[in-house]
Amino acid sequence: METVRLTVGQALVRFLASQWTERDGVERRLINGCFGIFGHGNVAGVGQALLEAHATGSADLRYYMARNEQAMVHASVGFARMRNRLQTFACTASIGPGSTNMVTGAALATINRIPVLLLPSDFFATRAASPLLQELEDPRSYDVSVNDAFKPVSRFWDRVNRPEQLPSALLAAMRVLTDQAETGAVTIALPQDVQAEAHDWPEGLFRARVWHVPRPVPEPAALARATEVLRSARRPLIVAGGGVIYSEASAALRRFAEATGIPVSDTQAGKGSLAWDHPCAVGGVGATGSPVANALAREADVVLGIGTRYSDFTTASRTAFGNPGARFVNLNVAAFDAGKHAGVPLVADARAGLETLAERMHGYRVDGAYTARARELGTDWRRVVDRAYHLGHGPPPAQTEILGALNEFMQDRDVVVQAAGSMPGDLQRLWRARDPKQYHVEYGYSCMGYEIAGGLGAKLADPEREVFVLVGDGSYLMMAQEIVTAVAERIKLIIVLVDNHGFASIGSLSESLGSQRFGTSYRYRDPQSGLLDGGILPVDLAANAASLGADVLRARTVAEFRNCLERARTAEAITVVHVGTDPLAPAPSSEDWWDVPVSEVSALESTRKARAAYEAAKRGQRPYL
Ligand SMILES: Cc1ncc(C[n+]2csc(CCOP(=O)(O)OP(=O)(O)O)c2C)c(N)n1
Ligand SMILES: [Mg+2]
Repeated sequence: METVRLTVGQALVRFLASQWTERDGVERRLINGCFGIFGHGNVAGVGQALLEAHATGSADLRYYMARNEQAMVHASVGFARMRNRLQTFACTASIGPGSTNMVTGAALATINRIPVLLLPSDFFATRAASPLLQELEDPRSYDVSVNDAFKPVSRFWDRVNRPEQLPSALLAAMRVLTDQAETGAVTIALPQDVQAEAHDWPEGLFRARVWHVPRPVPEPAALARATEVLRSARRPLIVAGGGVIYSEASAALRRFAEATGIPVSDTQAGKGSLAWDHPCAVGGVGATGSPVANALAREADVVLGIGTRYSDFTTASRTAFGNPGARFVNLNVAAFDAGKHAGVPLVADARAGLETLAERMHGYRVDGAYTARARELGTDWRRVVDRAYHLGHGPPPAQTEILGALNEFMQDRDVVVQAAGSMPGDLQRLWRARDPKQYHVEYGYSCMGYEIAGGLGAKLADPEREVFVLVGDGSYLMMAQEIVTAVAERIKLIIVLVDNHGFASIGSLSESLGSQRFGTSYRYRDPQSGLLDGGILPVDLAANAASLGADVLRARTVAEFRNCLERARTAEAITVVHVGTDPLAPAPSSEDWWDVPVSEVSALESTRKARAAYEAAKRGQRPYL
């Protein structure tokens, strides 16, 4: 057997550079590059290997330096999402805090079912110098390290304590990353001494390897059961989730909807599956959905969920589908999701499944009255959205006007990235998506701080598209530092910083739950009230962005905002458009509920009232058995 002598780090880099995915006959690099931040845990191991690969040309794996480890996982997720989960990045971090900074990113990846390879460093396998700087000491076991925290948030986890363990760990990692049903964060912890240790590797480890991504077709008996339920439907509704987009099933969905007349609602991950103005499109469903989709959801007798994991937002905490006889048919590549809500499971790739279903449903069509009702609701709703887009509020303008101006400004192939705050809800209700990759809202983990980093990854994935990052002031303050990475890499983003001096989202949630917006705005502590409800703080986030190297434009009105967008589009470098908005401006409602428990007993009148409303709403919650 031919062998080659390399360190674990060098072998790892060489292996990762030779992995490919294939779907529909197209081959792509699985690991596009390696994000990293070096410390003593990886600088001389994986770091040396990345340098050597670059210096000698022995492996093609470009290193990207991030400014925060959580952010580099977000960037990898943004990239992988844009590339429909067929390609991603590796992330190398030092031991201790560098590694645990990635735990939040890992959870985000796993919850959103997006592949990312995490390479946290670990303390010496030999334990030669323990306890090391940053080593956790557990008196019960010397086998425990902070990297055990990745276990519940990873779809595969391993620690390579000897070089011989590396090949099997890597093969398992690649299998999980490329398995559309299992994918998420994959973690291989690498003790710092092992990274630098040499070993004689079989040549075969480094051969180009193609991971085929199949399109599983439905099992015939399951297909028959699903078809029977669907054919019996009088008021069916499709819920299109992220799986539709990852499977590139938009055209198949459109054909299926046109043939059957079944209206199509979407989730946060699935928005754009069908263009917003398609006659079958009824908008977002659930707690932040459109009243059109939600009216149809309330009456639906059969719900066809495609590539959705049915989060509480999608089901309005299990109140959205209100028909007591409602049944679910779930087309999903993951059996785990296909089985939800006691649905008839149809375990298959979304596109393959839709194509097969379309054949089986031949001749079926919803009745004209149902279609007419959906159209009528849709026409009314369009007027509401138009009004919200052009409210004439302020200054400062309403957030819905900023979203409207952006929607009208953006071209079909442009991308909007968002994750947390009041914007995901407004976007889910109001955004008019015209391309399956246009709407990039991370709402599985709704992680403040995803926006700029995720936008960076999205832009890396598709440099031809203009990427607009929408970020609230709260999210910006949590994680703005990847602006510096974008500057260094000459990556252009347009960041729209929506500043409303605090948490508009949690403020209005707090108010609706009787908690009086307590502790949700960025204000001075008022000496009289003792609360954080004094004057506005002298914080200038636009100046902060400029200090990080971005070009900055400031807008006070919607007209100025439009003008800034024009200028940002022609700019070459990363540009931040700062706009202040009124957190109390009105926005249309979804007319649906979200289950957030309210204190059962309270001395406060506001809480008691909210509790009564909570108990009433809770009665509408159903187990979907
Ligand atoms: C990391 C993280 N911490 C806390 C939360 C809870 N949370 C959700 S939205 C929000 C406030 C967001 O503020 P901002 O970005 O300014 O958006 P706004 O609500 O003002 O639209 C908070 C604290 C979260 N989603 N993520
Ligand atoms: Mg805010």
